[in-house]
Amino acid sequence: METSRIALPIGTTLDRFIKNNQDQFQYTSGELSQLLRDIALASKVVNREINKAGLIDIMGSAGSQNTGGEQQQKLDVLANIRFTRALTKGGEACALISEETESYVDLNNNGKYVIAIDPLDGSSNIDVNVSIGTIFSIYRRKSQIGLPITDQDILQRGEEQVAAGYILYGSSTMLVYTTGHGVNGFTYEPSLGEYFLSHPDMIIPAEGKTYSINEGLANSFSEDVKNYLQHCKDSHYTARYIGSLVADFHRNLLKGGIYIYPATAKDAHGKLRLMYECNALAFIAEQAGGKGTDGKERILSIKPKSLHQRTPFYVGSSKMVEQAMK
Ligand code: P6P
Repeated sequence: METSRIALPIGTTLDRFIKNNQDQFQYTSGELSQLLRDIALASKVVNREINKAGLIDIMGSAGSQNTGGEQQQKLDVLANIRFTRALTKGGEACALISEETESYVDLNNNGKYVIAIDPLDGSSNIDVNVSIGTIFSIYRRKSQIGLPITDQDILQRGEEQVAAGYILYGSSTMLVYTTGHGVNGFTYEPSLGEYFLSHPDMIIPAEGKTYSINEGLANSFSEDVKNYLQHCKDSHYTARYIGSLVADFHRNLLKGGIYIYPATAKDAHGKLRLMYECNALAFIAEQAGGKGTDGKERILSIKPKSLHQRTPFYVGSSKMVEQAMK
């Protein structure tokens, strides 16, 4: 696995890092660089809103529901507007797939990239001040530029991603992304409004001692999942489940561990979404030396059939995911 070719020192700004590494990107990389900048900019605006959510009346439910019938929190809606606006203004994206909108959003027929995004994942944690995250995938359109968007542009396998990342609005705000040349993490300095390289060439330990799963649902887990959970307990692993996918994923990326959201009685295909949650994190996990599967096959190989389809998700340290699949 190739890591970033130009090793840049800790403290390099995100802009400088993108610019210095953009020749790794085999397409006309200027647009991808601009896309990443547009996403980073939107994340700064969302970060500011999140950090003062308690002070102005944007906490709590927006009174509407998203495509999955989940209660939309006001910040969900605001984040969706901010990312959509940033990506529209940039002009590089031709279509946007979002958890918050039923169909894809047609942005600009001259755009070369399709973005899939969960603008604010884990938003039920907002009111209780728990870390939340944005997850994004970037694909190159398949159809001819200038023509209308087609399903072949929208329903691409995760292995077609040209970039993916997440923003974690935690005790500090971090942007972690890959363009297929390793994984790099940037920490946001709000007083300067800049992201600085803080975690170059992130590698997930092959083994870990942490498992993340909602054991409250254990009665409806398959025997395989129950057996794996027993293995975790017999191995004296630690259970860590924040109920916020990006936060759990990020901790396991740094320390080693596995996150599992399996099929349950309520969600026969699991709860998480392939297009804008699992594909991005599976790409990052693989680029960091880990694995991401649906319990049987590689997440990135799954051919999507619909925008909001769910999939069971096993992601994290390679040896732990392999063990869970046995
Ligand atoms: P449960 C948040 O709603 C989310 O999508 C992920 O961020 C999180 O890991 C999971 O669902 C929590 O789901 O069913 O355990 O509450």
